Amino acid sequence: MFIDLPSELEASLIDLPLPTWELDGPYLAQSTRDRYRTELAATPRFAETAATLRQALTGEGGGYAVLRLGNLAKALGIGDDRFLRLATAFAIEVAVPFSPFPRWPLWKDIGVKVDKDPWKSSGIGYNAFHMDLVNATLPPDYTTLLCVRTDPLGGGPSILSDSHAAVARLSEKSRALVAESAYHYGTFFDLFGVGEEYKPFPILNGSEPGGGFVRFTAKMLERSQLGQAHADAARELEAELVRGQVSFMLQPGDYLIVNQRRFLHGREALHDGQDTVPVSDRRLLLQLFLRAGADDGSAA
Ligand SMILES: O=C(O)CCC(=O)C(=O)O
Ligand SMILES: [Fe+2]
Repeated sequence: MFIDLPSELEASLIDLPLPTWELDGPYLAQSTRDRYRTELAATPRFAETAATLRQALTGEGGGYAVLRLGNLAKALGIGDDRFLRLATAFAIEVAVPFSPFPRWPLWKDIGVKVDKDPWKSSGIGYNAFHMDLVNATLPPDYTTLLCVRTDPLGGGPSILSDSHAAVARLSEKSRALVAESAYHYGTFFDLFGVGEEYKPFPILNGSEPGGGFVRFTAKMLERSQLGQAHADAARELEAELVRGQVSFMLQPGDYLIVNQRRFLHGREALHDGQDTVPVSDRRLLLQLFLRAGADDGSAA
């Protein structure tokens, strides 16, 4: 789901005087959220654009959206704080921005590191289907990625797949196996606002049918020791995710928002030859997580 901004809205947002944001612990402060919402509410056709965004993320069959902010990025400069404040203001319409990582800024860089494990975040290889913070009891409700630069060599399309649709295509035997607490992945330390470490976890939580997380990362198939039957069932789920995937190349200024209760995400490999690209020219995304709070009045 791609959402373009009406041109009168773009024109008005370019001049909007949003102040620097403030944090309250890991969360964007209520005062900032109120201020940004008030400013944006006064711009033309903002309400309908925000409603379209929420519908794409939480409506029937929905679960992700790409908000096309490229014109704003061009007008303001993509690295300009004013542009990042506008992207933050759109995020506020979905849920509450927060940073689970105490030492990192609200928006976290995902660049390209040629020396990193290729399958990891900011690695150069295939970033397989996963949800972010999969091993937390309370993963972020939304993960969002703002594209600053594409891979100049042309690689790295984003991939998305409807996780509940993939589960529905599993054999009955596999569906029973993925509902067992037999999975684990990664480490867990020093995180805010995402609950406790969940280990082992079930991929499918039977107590929240339909609306729950499909707590999956294909990375555990290679990186975690799993029992044979449970690994086979998870592999079948990965195959179904790939079968149902959509893929597209994020452009500079595109803001991808993923409802982690509906869709899983990943990224195809970057193009060969990243070591020949100067670091400052390599693909760059900024990542922000959102919590659907009961109190913010925006999250459905
Ligand atoms: O590089 C990308 O497009 C996706 C990165 C990602 O999913 C992550 O870092 O969690
Ligand atoms: Fe991710």
